[in-house]
Amino acid sequence: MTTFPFEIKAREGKARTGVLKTPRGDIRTPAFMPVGTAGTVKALYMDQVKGAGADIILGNTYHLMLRPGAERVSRLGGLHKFAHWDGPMLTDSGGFQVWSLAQLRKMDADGVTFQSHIDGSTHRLDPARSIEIQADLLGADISMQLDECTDYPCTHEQAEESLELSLRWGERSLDAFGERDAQTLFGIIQGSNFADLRERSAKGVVSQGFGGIALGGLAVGEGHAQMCETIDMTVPHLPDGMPRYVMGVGKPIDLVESVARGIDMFDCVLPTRSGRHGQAWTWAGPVNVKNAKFAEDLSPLDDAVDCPASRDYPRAYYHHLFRAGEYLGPMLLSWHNTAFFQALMQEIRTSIAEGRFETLRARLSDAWASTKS
Ligand code: PRF
Repeated sequence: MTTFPFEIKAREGKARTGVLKTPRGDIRTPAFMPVGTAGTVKALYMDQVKGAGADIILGNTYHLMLRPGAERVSRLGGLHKFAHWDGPMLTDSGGFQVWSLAQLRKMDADGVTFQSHIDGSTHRLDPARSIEIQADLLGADISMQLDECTDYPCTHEQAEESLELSLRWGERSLDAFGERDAQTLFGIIQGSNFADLRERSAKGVVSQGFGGIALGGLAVGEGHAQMCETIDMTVPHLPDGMPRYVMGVGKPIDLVESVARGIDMFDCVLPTRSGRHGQAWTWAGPVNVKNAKFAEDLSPLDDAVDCPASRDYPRAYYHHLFRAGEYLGPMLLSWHNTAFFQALMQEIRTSIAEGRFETLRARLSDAWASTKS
């Protein structure tokens, strides 16, 4: 397996900062990947995503195989060209999106058959097809193995069965991936919130020889404290020199607390989804711009964030745009939130390098206490 060089440059406690070097560019870690589900980071131009400081974005097998179709994206030159993103791109394998979005899904030992949430048409994903879509047709720099995101809550027996299935699919994903020069494949740990199962899954995935390791099955309703506990029970079983990615996480406080536990990569729809619904994330915590108290508030959303959307437009204007249902509201607020998440990651990286991450963590933990739920 081609593994991209991962240089850890500084540490504080379990937190690390470094660079994951890919042929399409460096990824500074800890990294937050904006989600570009359907070949677009919703409501943003790629220039804005890049300008906000993102080194890598995420794309989705599930959405793109349904529309416009993975073969079509391939004929059009691959996902980087199609979406106008020339930096590194990671794609999710589709398992989680089938689990959360598809209608009438039917799992078997070899894969999953499901109906599209768009038009009800029937489709199938198995480990080899997921790799073909991600690595061959979309052209992802980092592909993810097909896994099953275990339901939460679930019994020990269900979690065990599910993680064994994911381990077998990991093996098949590796076989289908083979040896490639400029692309790599990450494995995914499952095991719900059971310490023995997380350990077994971690050891299994590590021994399979992937180019990076993800923790799946988190942020599925277990809450902040439980998520932190599950990360704590998993990280000791991971090799130090490999990138660690927590999938689908999270709120700013989740990012800080996961970094403190040794995590290097994240993705989440939160900055753009919140941005479409009037919720701003700031250094002072979340702000709902639709709140009447902002109707005549001339202060910026957060002038500590170096982005026009954060500094140059007063809260009163955001309030008006969202109350009036104007397109510019979601566009500006998605831009601000994306810039804020990248500013947070930059501050996390700098603070680790300067040995003041724990000070930052304590300050943010206080400021954002109300968001730990
Ligand atoms: N598996 C995959 N993608 C994911 C998850 C998972 O468990 C999650 C869980 N939060 C988000 N995205 N393949």
